[in-house]
Amino acid sequence: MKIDIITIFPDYFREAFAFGIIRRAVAADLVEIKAHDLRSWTSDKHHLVDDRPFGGGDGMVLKPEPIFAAVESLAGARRNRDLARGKRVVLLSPQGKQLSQVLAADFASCEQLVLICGRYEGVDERVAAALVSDEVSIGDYVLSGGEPAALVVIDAVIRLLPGALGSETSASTESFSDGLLDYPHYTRPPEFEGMNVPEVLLTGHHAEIARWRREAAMEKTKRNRPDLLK
Ligand code: 9D3
Repeated sequence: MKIDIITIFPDYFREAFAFGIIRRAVAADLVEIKAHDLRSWTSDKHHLVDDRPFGGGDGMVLKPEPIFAAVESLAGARRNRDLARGKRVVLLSPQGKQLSQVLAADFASCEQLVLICGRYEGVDERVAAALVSDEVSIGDYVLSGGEPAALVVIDAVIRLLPGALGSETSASTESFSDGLLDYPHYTRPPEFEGMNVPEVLLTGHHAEIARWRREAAMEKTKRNRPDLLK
């Protein structure tokens, strides 16, 4: 898979791919990730990527021309309807549909993702309307730009690529695949500052441990994510 990021802060990403599962996936050539400076697709003397909003209002809006030029050069299309199969152009935006494990798996099946990071007050709407295949938010809270959201999408996608996880874990057996939160985990010591590990986990009775974990996962889900049980 190829992942191209369009951003005014390409340096934001440099260290982010140098650790853990993402670093291993890049080293194993499961994915190639490049962060591109949006300003390199400007043609004016001052490399302007933003302008004032029509209709008035605070802040600046990312101009369409450099973004359309960037996507054309990276994905070979200036319209979403002309995108080749297996390529997706994703705008990270507070107005997008919310990222889910299902959407991450859909992205993980693609040969190329082009991620556009918004900044300032927003992005000219013709980008969302005619250029991108997917407008995606990571949740209902305010970020100062699309860059941290792009990192979240990339992390969620890469760990689903075949071979990205160690053999000990399979992505399909984890939390959110079965609609419940994970059960609580404990390691040594069995007593820490007066807090004890649940006795059943120390017994080696595998059937009882499995039952305790199912019930503890249910309790945790009821408490923290009742919406998952509706
Ligand atoms: C006052 C209206 N705001 C829109 C909700 C303005 C605004 C806030 C934040 C405009 C841009 C941004 C920058 N955020 C993103 O680019 C972003 C984002 C987010 O803020 N939350 C969750 N997911 C995402 S994806 C991109």
